Amino acid sequence: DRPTLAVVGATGAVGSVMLQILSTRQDVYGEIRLVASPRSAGRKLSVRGEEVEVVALAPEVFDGVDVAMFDVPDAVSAEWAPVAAERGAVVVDNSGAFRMDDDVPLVVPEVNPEQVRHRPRGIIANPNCTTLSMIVAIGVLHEMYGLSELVVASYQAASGAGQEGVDTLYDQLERVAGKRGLGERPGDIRGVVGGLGPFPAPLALNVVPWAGSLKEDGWSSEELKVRNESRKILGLPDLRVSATCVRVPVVTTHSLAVHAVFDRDVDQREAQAVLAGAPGVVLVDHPEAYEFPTPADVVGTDPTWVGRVRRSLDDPRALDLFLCGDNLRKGAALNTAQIAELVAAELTR
Ligand code: 11C
Repeated sequence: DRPTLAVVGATGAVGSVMLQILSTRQDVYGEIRLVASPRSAGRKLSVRGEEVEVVALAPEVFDGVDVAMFDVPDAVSAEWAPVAAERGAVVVDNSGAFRMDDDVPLVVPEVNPEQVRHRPRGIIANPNCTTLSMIVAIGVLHEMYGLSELVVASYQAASGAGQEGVDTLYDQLERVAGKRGLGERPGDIRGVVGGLGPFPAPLALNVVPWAGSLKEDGWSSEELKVRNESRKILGLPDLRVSATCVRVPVVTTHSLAVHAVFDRDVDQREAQAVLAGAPGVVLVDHPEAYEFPTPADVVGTDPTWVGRVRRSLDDPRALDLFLCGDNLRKGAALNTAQIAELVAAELTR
């Protein structure tokens, strides 16, 4: 029998992409149960070409479920993932609630698939979308040269902040549209964009050096996630990581500029060849023709797109590169689906 799947948070920004992804994978699951907050219960959503009614989150919805995907806020996962696990489901959780728990593996199928089996709590965590947007490419370079340090700046899309982030960006863009001269005086954009939504400053015609919440010594939670999660996924607890996370007026697809330092000397052409041959990575690196990945070209696709690969002019052991990854697909729903498929294959064996 094919396993039964529950999708918790089916109506959210990531949940919607998850239903699209599940619809392209007809053979993996038997029943697919859609679960959301009581507010959304009774809605009908399309998955695998069928209309399925959303049921309200409650302990009983996990009865008979083999795999439960959670795409909900941290507090909801913290409360409900253990309930699902207790009722026998293997949980694949896309929140930050369990990622750094020693008894919860943090899995990227292209990098550390074997970790899926070490799950004493019955929970497997899916990394943060910014970490995921770079880690597949960084993972293969690490295998080749041995990674010792990452210095990254992110260019994160509005949808990383959920549907509210997307709605806020579109609202602000409408308000600034056609207003020539805007952006020439301090504060003039602030004066016309209306609500800031989940962002601490206007996002239209702007960049905002902030994502997540404030942690110690001025670091944001997002910057610490990039550091801690990269270390855990790569199995490098002492990896040096400095991240500056920035929100940009892009709807979906996170980008990162990465300076990666390795244990050995690197070679530009060799690194490009390794990236071009890696599963889950596409290399687009022809600067002479202005060909490199951009979020506008990459959105809606599965791989990590890499370009601008250069050996550092000042350090023969360092590479500089630019990456883009759809934060709702590989950054969230797709990686969760890939992990769940590893579990489903194990259960149907
Ligand atoms: C953002 N990366 O772009 C965040 C959203 O830890 O799963 C995802 C937060 C997380 O704002």
